[in-house]
Amino acid sequence: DPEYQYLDLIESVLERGDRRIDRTGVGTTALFGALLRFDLSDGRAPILTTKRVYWKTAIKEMLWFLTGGTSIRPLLEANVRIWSDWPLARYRAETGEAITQGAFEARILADDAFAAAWGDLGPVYGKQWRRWQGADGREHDQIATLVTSLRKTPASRRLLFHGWNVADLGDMALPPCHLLYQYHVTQNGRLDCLLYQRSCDLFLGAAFNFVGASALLLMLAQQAGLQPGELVWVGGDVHLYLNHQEQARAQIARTPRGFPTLRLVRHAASIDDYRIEDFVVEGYDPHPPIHGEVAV
Ligand code: UFP
Repeated sequence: DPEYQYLDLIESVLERGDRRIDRTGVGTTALFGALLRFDLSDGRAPILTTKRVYWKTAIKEMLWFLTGGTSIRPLLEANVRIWSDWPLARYRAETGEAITQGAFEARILADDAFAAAWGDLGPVYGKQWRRWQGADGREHDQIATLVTSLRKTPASRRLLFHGWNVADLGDMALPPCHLLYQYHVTQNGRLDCLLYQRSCDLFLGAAFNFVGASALLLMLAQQAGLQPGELVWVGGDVHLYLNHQEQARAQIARTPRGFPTLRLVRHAASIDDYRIEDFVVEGYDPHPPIHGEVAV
């Protein structure tokens, strides 16, 4: 079962990880450099079964990246709360107000001026993917270019898009973690993706990042008239926060149940035309969820 790659990586980080205090102050154990391969060609996608993964949330996040947006408001409208911690922390720090997450989110949804002032994450993923600004001010749509290239020059070795825009890093709520996506088209018409993730919260982040990258692979394959191939995931600093280690140990004691299938039930007109309803997961029978706090 391919899920053991992930479980073995958790075990390696628990056993051999190097312990230190990280940026968040929570502390981690970390290994540097890991590679996992997931074959999507039989329809199955790496949606972990050793705990329930909220795959719709991960795909909604990917769809939000594709819109090019950087405000958390559309995420909240889609009932996705995974990016609220960063703007909330900034609001609390700058105003000194002890607002709850729920109250903060409600204001982002209800109040346009408040959303404009406090709901934007800066030039994060969506901005760089769809509107990377060059020195001459011109904006580059890396995703549209990629779709065209997949169709026209599938043998290219330049099929990639990048999030690490050095000049913009300082204005981002969080510099990109999954920052480089490269694609490869095989002779028999399969689309492979190699995702480089510089920093990976192995307990909370990885499960989401696998799903997001898989969903994107399916969308790009459909747009380019290809079949899904392999997702190769490369992690740089792969870590377990000290307050996730007990949960991680519980997770690796569980037996994987086989990845479910993930497929698109509609042919979308363009890469900008996908909706969450287009994705269907079948055969998902996960173990119960395991809770962990996000380090901000
Ligand atoms: N992180 C992920 N995946 C993501 C994302 C964040 O694992 O998609 F946005 C984690 C990695 C790390 C933290 O624990 O968030 C980012 O902190 P830093 O920028 O210090 O690496």
